[in-house]
This record gives sequence, C-alpha cells and structure tokens, in this order.
Amino acid sequence: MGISNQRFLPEHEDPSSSEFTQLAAQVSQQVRPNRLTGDSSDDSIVVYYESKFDVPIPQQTTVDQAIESLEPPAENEWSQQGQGLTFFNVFSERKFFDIHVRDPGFVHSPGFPDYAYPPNLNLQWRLRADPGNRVWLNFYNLILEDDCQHDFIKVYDSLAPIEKRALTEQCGHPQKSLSFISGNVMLLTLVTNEEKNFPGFKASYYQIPVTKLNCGGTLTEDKGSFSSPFFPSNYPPSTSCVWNIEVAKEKFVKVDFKKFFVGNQSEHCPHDYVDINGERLCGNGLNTRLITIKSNKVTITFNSDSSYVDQGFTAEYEAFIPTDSCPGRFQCNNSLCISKISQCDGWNDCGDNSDEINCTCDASQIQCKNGHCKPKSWLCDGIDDCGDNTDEQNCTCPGKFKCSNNRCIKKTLQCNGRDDCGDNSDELNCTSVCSAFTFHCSNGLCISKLNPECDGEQDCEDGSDEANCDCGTNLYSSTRIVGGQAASVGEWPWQVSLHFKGLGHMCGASVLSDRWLLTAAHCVQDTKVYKLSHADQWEAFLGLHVQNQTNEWTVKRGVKQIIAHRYYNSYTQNNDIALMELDTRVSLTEYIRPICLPSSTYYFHSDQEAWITGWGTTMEDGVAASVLQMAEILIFSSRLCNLLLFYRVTDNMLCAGFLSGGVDTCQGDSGGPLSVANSHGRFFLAGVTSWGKGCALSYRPGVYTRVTKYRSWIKEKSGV
Ligand code: 4AZ
Repeated sequence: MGISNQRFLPEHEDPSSSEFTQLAAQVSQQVRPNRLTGDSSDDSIVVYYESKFDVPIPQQTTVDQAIESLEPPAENEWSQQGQGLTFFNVFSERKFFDIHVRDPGFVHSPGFPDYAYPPNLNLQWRLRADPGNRVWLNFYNLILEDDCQHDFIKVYDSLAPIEKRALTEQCGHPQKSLSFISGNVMLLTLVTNEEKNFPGFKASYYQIPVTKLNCGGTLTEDKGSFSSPFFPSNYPPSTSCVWNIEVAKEKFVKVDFKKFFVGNQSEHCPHDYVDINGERLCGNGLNTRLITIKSNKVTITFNSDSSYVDQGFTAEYEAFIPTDSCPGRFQCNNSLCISKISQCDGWNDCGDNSDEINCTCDASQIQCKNGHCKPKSWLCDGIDDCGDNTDEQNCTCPGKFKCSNNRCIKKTLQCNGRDDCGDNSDELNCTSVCSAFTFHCSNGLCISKLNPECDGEQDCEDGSDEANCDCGTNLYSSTRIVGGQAASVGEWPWQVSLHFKGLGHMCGASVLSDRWLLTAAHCVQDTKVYKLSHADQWEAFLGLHVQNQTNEWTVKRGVKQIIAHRYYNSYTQNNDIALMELDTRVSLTEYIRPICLPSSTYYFHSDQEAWITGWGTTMEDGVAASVLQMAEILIFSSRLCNLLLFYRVTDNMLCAGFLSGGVDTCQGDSGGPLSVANSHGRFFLAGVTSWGKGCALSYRPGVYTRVTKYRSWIKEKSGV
C-alpha cells in the first residue's frame, strides 16, 4: 500500500517519533490495521500491514483447510498478504530486529558460530537503507537443516513477509551465490522447528546507491562482454537493462553466454528473462550457449520481476564476417569456435563432437569405427571412449587380468579387496589370498572382502573378524547431516578432553579401552615453558560434554604413562600419534565407550563421510568451544591432498574436509578422533587430528594421522 500525497521524512522510520504517530493515526483512520511499518522507496511512503488472527486450537484445522481452499491470489498484493497467514509457526513468537544499514555490519543466527541455533525460532531482521540506496546482504556461512519445510531463511524485498516480494528461500548448505540486493529495505527471516538444529548463518550488510546499477548501454566495438547487474551476486528484483549492440554493416554478431542462471525454465519466460531481438531465454543453463544473430544490430534486454532472484548471466559477443565466422580457428557445427589444435585430439571440445569426426588418427591414437580418434592409453580401459565401443572390443589383455566388462587391469590388482574392474569381477573367487590389502583372520587365512571387521557377518571361519567388536557404538544410531553443530550428550562416547594442569583443555583423545587413550604426539612434546611430556601433569576427562561442567557420568583420571611414537617428527608431523595410559581403569558406560580400531588393511575411500569432534576453536585464532562440537566432512584422495598441501602429506597421513572449506578441525581439536561409520553404523578410528594449513580454508583440507598405519604399533605398546 502506498501513501501518495506525503513526503518521506527520516523520522517515519522510527515508530516512537511524533511524525510516525501522526501519520499512522491518519492512515489508521482509513484502514485500521493492527501493525504499521513503513519504508521510503523513492520519495513516497510504503506502508505494510498485517492482520493477525487468534484462532482457538480446536478450530485451527478448519481455518487451515479454509485457507488452502482459497482461490490462488490474484495479481495484487492485498490478496498475497492473506497467504502470509500459513507461513509462520503459530507456536513460536516472532521477534524483530531493526537495523539501519548506513553503517556496514553483520547479522547472525543466535549462538553462531559457537552453538547451534535454538529450536522454534521465528526471527525477522528489518534492514533499512538511506533514501536513494539499496540494501546488500552477503552470507558468509549458511548451514541449516536440509529440509526447507523444517528450518529455512527467507529474504524479502520488503519489510513484511509478502510472498510476491520474496527474493530467496534457503536451507541446508547451499553452494550457490548467497549475495542479495534488494530495494530500499530488506527483510531477512529465520524460521526453525523443534528438531535438528544446525550452526545457522552469518551475513554482512551495507548500502549502495541506486545509481550503481549501471546496466545496459550501447556497444559498438567488434568484441565485448556484458552481464546481469552485480554478477556474480544475484541480480536485484524489478530490474531491466537494455544493451544495443551495433557493429559494422557487413558483419553479423555472435553472443556466447558463459554463465546463465536466470530464474526457472518455463514456457514464454514470464518472470525473469533475457530477450534477444524478441526471443526470450530463461532457466538454468541454455541448450545452445552460442546465439548467432544474422544482422549487425541486436537488442538484448534483461528483466527481473519483483520476486525470486538468481545469479544472472555473463556473456561475450563478437562481430564476424558471415563468410568466415571463426577467423584462424575451427568452427564447430554448433558455431562455437575452438583452437585448431583441439581438433581431433580425442576430447569433445565443441560440445557436439563435431571437432572429433572425420579425423585421420596419428600413431599415438586409435581409430574408432565412427571416425573418431582417441589416445591409445584409453584402449580397453572399461570405458566406451569412442562412443561405438570400438576401443573396448577384442581386448585380450596380454600380461594383464581381463575383467568381465573387457577392461584390462594389472594382475596385482586382482583379489586385493577393491573393485578395480568396476564390475567387481577382479574380486570374485578369491578365497584365502593373502596380500597387503586382505584381512588376515586369526587362523592365518585371509579373506578378500573389503572391511569385513565388525560388519555383523562372520567372514573368517574362526569368527575373528567379528571378535572384539564391543566398540564404536553410541546411544544414537543415526548419522546426521552435513554441517557443524553442538553434539548431544553421549553422542561421541570415545571423545576425551585432555587438560594440562594449570592450562585447562589442550587436546582431544579417543578411548581405546578402559585404560588406554590415543592422541597426537605433538600434544605431548615439551615446550620451553611446559613439560607436556610429563604424564603427571595431565588430566583426562572422559564422558565430558561441556567444559568445566562435570556430571555423574563424567570421569576424571590422571595419566600413568605417555608413549609418543619414537619417530614423531615435529618438523614434518610424520608419525603424530601417542598413547596415554590412565592411572586407574574406568568403567565403560553409555557415556564412555571405546571406538573400534581399524585393522591395517581397513580401507577408507576418498569422498567417504567422516566425523570430526572436539572442543577446539570454532574459527582460526578464535576461542575454544565449551560444548563438544561435531561436523561431517569427506575424506580426500591423498593425491589431491598432496597437490593442495604442497607435497607435505605422507602415507601415514589422511586428509579430510571440503574443497570449499568452511568445516574443519582447528586449534584444540588435535589428538581427537576422525570417526567413520561402517556399513553397520559402527564407528572406526580413521584418523587422529594432527595439522592443517590454517583452519577451514578452501582448498586446504585438515590432516589426520592415518591410524591403519599404526595398528601393530598400538597393539605392541598397549596390547589393545
Ligand atoms: C591445531 O593447531 C590444528 N585444520 C589442528 C587441526 C588443524 C589445524 C590446526 C586442521 O591443533
């Protein structure tokens, strides 16, 4: 609703000012809303009103049904407001925060980043910019429950939650652009239900002048680029830009959309779109990236409507002479131009394969029946590289093992417990073949099944694969969803907090038995000031949940001896592992339980989910957490990790994290477990938190001591 005959005054933003009261009284006379709040778009005033109904509980279902049966709202906001009724959890009270974004600042969910957000939230941040400015909101972190029906944030180009002005709804751990630009005001809402709470979000806000939009224009150069406003941030709502490209008369124009995310794909593109000479494009990606215009002039319009924004597009255009559209380059059938050396190199550079047909193959290539050339090393690799399977026929595999799918693999890969063929044919008929990769049963026989320990099935004749399996379980059988959060009591019963007398929590450790803990060697190295290698200076807290809060199941023990690996290297961090023997045994309970130790042949594969836990800092150089934190991360291939960490990762180390960073262990988590669940939900100790390049940086996974490498060392030193 707008008030057209009034001029906006800054005082109108303040509901306690006399100007606001006076204007509100005037408006109330006409509409009698029970809540009024205003913004200063342009020079006039926009007023939001909401109707609130108290419905007795027995009648709530009837009201919900009645609302659902309403006709879809017509194209005006009055009826849209009615829809708002069903959005908010009736059990949680709504809380508002009013922020002026003239001075840049941050908003975050309650408790972020130290604690998970509380349940049943209904929070609204109302962000206002100065007249003539837009609000810009930029999320640094956003980790909510995956199901948007349960927990979500929503951003509006408005001060009230009007669906027609919603810019985005997000939940989970989105990887898209999370930078939003609205008009003069913005509303950010956070709604959570009572279960599964996650870390939440942190976002920065500031204002930018409306004049910064600066989109569209006339382009007359032979080559150039243009993109949607603020790309790669999401474009603002209700925006229109027009580019007029006009090149020399004898030339045509090609436009190559490098990135294209413009709303949902729908017929006629009624909402957000790019229009090229009257033809509308929308959706996520395009069928044909390259658009050729048989004219020297083209008008390209970008339009966004009032709701649901997207990242937008970036495009390059080029003028060409119609008789030679790729000067000096190869022209694909789809009109793309590629470098001539990419022609007939085995790779589909054009996207339509047209650079790989009618090729004359050289000596290093195989000739496919369909005319393609592919590198010889792709022969008989189990993948149909030719497209007509020529490269996978007549594979005799001299000196190699021939898989059922015709792939040839090295003979040594046969019966190694891993599916190297891709169809598992290299792992059939392999009983009792002992190798570095097979599980050794106590009776001396070997089985080739991958990770047979404690998987609920007896694989060894003597049952030794299912012996010593009272480990790695907790009260919670569920493995949770991605994102760091506070753990529940008893969720990680093998997690130990190691306190150095006078300094408090220093490192984590894992319970191996009622007497032995495993930690990192770097935690127990003397410094100039502290004798960290002295057992009598340490205290181990088992069954601990919150630092400095013990309860009836928390156990404190002194340390009898520390056995750090004798080849621990403080320079390279190689062999970063140490055992601690408690001064007296502990009783194993629901809250104190050992984690399973993997045998030396246990295989943790890359991209496998793993859990990190600890009371370490929740950001680099931050403060330590007081509630035990947990997060799910992924194991990296050692090859990739070595590339990322400057070849400092030895075979005794294992990397885990995300390429994008954001979730990681940090100072104070060292010595703690990297826990991986097997197919039966039983947790195995894959790693001991060891080192990293900073914390949670992108392309810098955390590094863990690879426990499988120390299985016999642990047995020798502790008997476990
Ligand atoms: C530390 O200082 C530390 N991101 C532990 C783990 C990592 C970084 C630092 C991995 O104890």
